[in-house]
Amino acid sequence: QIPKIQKAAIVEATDAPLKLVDNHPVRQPSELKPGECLVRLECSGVCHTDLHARKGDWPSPAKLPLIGGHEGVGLIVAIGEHTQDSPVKLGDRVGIKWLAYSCLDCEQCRKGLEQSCPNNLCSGFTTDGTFSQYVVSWVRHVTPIPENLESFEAASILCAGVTVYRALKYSQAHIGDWIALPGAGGGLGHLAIQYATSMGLRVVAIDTGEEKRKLCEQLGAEKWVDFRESKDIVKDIIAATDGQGAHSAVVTAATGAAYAQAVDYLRNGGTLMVVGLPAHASLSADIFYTVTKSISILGSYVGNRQDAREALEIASRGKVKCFFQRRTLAELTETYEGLERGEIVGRIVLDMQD
Ligand code: 8ID
Ligand code: ZN
Repeated sequence: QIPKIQKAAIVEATDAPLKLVDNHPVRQPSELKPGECLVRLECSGVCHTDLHARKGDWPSPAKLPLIGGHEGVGLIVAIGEHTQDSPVKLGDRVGIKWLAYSCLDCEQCRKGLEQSCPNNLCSGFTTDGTFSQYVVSWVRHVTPIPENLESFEAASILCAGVTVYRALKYSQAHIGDWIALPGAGGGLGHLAIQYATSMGLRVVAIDTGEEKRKLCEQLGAEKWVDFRESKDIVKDIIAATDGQGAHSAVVTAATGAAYAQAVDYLRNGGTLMVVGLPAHASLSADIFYTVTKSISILGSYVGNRQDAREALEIASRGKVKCFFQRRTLAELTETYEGLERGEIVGRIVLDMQD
């Protein structure tokens, strides 16, 4: 039996405070279009992206009113009538990731770069997301969750996990190389440490505070640099990496400052993976040193359907474990405040049925 109404957290206008309601309509099975499915959510992770969406601080606008959230896990309770060749069925446990829909037929989709499909829809940004008890998504894009991975463990792999997994895959770093991870104590960063060590990389974690230092070291970071305490970040990172600099960096900090010196602490031939999406920021790198050090700078945007399955599979084998605290949807506002102040260690995962 599908209820008519549900709890949801709604952003009514750009930068407006969240409005928590318990009477948001649930799209009924008869109202689903072919290819759509209705998912009853068990939980949803909270990504810093959700805060950017609420604040409207990116160049591209979110839909309004908006239900945020894109790290959801739940059961398929309905599939639109006349849906053909669905890869999932009623009762399947699936994940809702950032990429909710893409055409699967344009050049980018055909090349496996569906996240950059010009016709895409993003959960919690251009289509309503997972901060509600039920969400409508698309059968071809929901991600099957491995049986031996609990829903709360799986949630943040769907954005944070897949994003850093893909960024590391394309970072050109190889076994034994040093990887610098600014933002290492946050949602994306703490998972990046674990995917990186699984690949045989040596991690320099860069973030701030005792709690984040402990977590990073516990997860396998060999070196730690506190960006608030360091008097010279570049010098400290170079010293931590055998005096020669990191082979690659995956920047997941939500601030432009974390990008400022990246080219300077990279080793010659190094790669900068651009992942964190600070508001109103642009990348500036010294052209002379980018050229003479042979630096590669690559943008990396979440991952495709295959990346999502691979990232989950690695987590299901216990190689990567999300460090999270459970909260309720009613605690989303204080979770955003915590993210804003940089106080969230690891991730917050909301219990959507509480
Ligand atoms: O596809 C993508 N590229 C993608 C996917 C998902 C998320 C990009 N993102 C973006 C988000 O929109 C956000 O801008 O990645 C960024 C990080 O998301 P998150 O991991 O969910 O945020 P967080 O948990 O707040 O972690 C950020 C960490 O950065 C640290 C903070 O202390 C925090 O632990 N940090 C900051 I702020 N400034 C720093 C600095 N200068 C820093 N760490 C090192 N140096
Ligand atoms: Zn995200």
